[in-house]
Amino acid sequence: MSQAAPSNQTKRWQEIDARHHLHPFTTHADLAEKGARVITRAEGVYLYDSEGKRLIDGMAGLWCVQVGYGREELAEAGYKALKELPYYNAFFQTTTPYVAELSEKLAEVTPKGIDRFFFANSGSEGNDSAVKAIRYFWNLEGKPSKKIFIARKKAYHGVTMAAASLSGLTSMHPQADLPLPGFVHVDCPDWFAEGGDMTPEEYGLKTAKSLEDKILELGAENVAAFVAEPVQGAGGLIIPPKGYWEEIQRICRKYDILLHVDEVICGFGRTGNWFGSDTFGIEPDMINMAKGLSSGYQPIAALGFGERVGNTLFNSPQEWSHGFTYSGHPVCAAVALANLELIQREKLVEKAGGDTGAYFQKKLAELADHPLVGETRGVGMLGAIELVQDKAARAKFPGDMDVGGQCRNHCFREGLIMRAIGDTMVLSPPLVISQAEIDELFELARRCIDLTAKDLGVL
Ligand code: PXG
Repeated sequence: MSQAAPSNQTKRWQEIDARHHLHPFTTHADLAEKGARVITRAEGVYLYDSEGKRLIDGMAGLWCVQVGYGREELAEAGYKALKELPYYNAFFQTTTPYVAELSEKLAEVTPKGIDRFFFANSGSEGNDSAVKAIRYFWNLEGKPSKKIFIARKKAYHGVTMAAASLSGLTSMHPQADLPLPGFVHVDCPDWFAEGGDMTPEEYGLKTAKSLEDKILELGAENVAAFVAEPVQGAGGLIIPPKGYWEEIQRICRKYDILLHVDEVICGFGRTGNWFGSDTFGIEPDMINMAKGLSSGYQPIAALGFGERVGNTLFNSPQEWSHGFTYSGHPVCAAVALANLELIQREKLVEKAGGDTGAYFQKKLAELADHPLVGETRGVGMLGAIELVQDKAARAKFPGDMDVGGQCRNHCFREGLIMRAIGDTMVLSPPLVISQAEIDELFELARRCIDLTAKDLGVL
């Protein structure tokens, strides 16, 4: 489809951006050639670019804008805090009403037992903080040999040194010589890609066993924690089969390995409950939260502690040598609190686990009959569509064809933001999306999969 030439204003932004801005996860030679897409405003579930083109945001930004764009209450909460107390810190026995109130609210909504919170500015910082807190915990407990972190292949836990070491997306490692020592990875329950002839449940148990095997190989006395997302997000929306999490939990308890659950994507209604831990029956020792905590309106993350780790850290006679200038920033805390109140008032979690989620899942499942679609899968307000060469054999296209990228490009042209993770198309829309908007989203998704199939000669 031909595109009109961009306006001079857009061209100027593209030029200065290409010259001066190093983007995350971007190949700059490509970007300079094509020119960045410039997003200028957003409202509800829609984004608008600098040419006035409207896109329905099937990804809620980067899996985070639970309440949709343009919510007055959040803007006002931020403005009020900016006027009253634009900054003060939580170091050296100080607090602010904003962070105290937010902590109490988090204790109310987080899984049972998670009661105390440390604040950071991003999911990555939350996970790096978790690694330090867990090592400190075992040192205080008199078990300093418990140092190794076990995470999973295809996990995404962020980009700072420890968070990237926890991540199991191996393409993230070589540029910075990662993972650091003390970080290892076990299999993940990616049945669609790797389950072969097993049932999903059998494959789930097999991959859970890889955790037990690894603990036995390393010696439980050397293992600090197992770290995992309830549903793996950036690794391809890998939804664990029944029985997987029960088995993981049994193994962690048996060998006294802490369970740190990364709720950065799954938290705040995304899977149909407040937390992924609620959906999958997980009883975490610690959780990490970001994204939906403020619906992305402000950068804020929270590390939640259960009783065991919390008691030890709180009762320690030493100070914890850790914290950021902006830990519990008043403006971020004010906006996060307003966001959580809005989620409660509009019953967005109940909707994601009820009517909205059910309708989203129904429309997603309807795509499974498409000749290019090998499987659809989803939970709550998360959905994945596998584009395959051979439906029956679950055989993927050769990676260099970048079929997912082709589909994503059609989506942009047609006015839909859908993420391509390899050839897995992923959706994670704002929780406020209406049924009519869900209809529009899936109409566009089907059209773009059709266009991709036509390019490939399948349709
Ligand atoms: N944990 C999980 C589970 C995440 O998904 C992080 C930690 C790191 O959060 P920060 O705030 O440091 O980015 C994430 C982030 C994608 C994509 O394209 C996913 C994330 C970030 C950017 C892009 O899927 N997840």
